[in-house]
Amino acid sequence: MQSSPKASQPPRERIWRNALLASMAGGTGLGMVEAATVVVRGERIAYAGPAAQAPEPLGPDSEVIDCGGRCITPGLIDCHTHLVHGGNRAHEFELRLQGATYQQIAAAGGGIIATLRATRAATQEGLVAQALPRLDALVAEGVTTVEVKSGYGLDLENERKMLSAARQLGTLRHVGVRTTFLGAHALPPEAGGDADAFIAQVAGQMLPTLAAEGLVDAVDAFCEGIAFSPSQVARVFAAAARLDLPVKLHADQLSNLHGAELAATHHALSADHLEHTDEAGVRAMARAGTVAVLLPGAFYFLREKTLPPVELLRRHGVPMAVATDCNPGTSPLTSLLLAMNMAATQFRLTVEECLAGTTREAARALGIARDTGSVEAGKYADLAIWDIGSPSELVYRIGFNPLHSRIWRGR
Ligand code: DI6
Ligand code: FE
Repeated sequence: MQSSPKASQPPRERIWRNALLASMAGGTGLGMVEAATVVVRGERIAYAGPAAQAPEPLGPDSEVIDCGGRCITPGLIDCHTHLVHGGNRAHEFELRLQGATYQQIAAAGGGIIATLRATRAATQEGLVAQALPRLDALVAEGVTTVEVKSGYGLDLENERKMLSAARQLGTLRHVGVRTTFLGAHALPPEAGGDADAFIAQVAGQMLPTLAAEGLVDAVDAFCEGIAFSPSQVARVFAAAARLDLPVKLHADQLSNLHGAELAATHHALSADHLEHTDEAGVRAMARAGTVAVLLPGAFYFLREKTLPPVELLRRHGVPMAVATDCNPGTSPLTSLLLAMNMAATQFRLTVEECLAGTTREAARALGIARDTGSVEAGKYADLAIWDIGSPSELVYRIGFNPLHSRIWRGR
């Protein structure tokens, strides 16, 4: 077990020299600087850029690290995960290999409800123990911030347990955790098929209670034929607005219910999946500044054929992020590097888009771009240092991890 992140204090000043910097600063491009210096004071970056303009070390106890030409990028951000959950669904994977579809398995009481049973049966400590190896796999690849959704508890006590487990993960590892309440994920068995009554409970009781307990950073919903309708989602979003919480949406993954427009209407931070989104949806997202979170792991695992409208997203200037969607049913993926490679091979994202999608734009999708997502003065010192000669190597390789070291808030 690692010691608590609270225990170790970073030195007052640390200076990384002789680095190939991909700062991702400035809104576009990779922000490449050769022979760069990054100066960190406490938790924050004081300077990042050419060595010639770097400030003098504060004093003799400043720690100087020679990067030997290695590449520094922002620490990676996985902005869409269901990392906390009980059990797994390997058995359903076997059924799908025999021809069953995801929708058929869900209709037969499997799917999300199978994970609900395993999640309710687990203690908070049990959920943390099951999630830690998944978190460690992400962290080992340079991830410094991870979003974690609830949505497999689906009653007050079990949603609280999931969100508390997510918060606890952030105390056990040097990583930022952002929690998202996904109460409108599926209809639990005890709701007796009454989706409207369940939504009233999600919006009227679960969300306000958990928000008051400080467990909710954002609110998400699953807008789909097998989940909740746009008008039901709108009720959850209205409750989020009353609590001043930002929203996100699982939108247009399996069909086009115009989730992208719905998300944009509510000024969502992000709309996620988007395989079936049309141009009107893309335009609405562009107007609202909503980030498109692309999830190639789910696309791959479900063997989907309809690609997200990447060209339209580009043409209308919608920022794109890339995430693992780590979940037991549709994307049992714990590699953000592989998600980047999949986004390139399957969705034809460029290297720059893949890297921005797991740094700058992922931060934007979580509403934390002021603090992280690029290497520039004022932001948290969340860095990944890689044994590579060019950032394209991060996207190009499959199943290879060139991480040399990882810095979270200066540590
Ligand atoms: N979209 C997904 O891909 C996952 N949830 C969601 O809203 C699937 C979750 C699961 O099958 O367990
Ligand atoms: Fe998801």
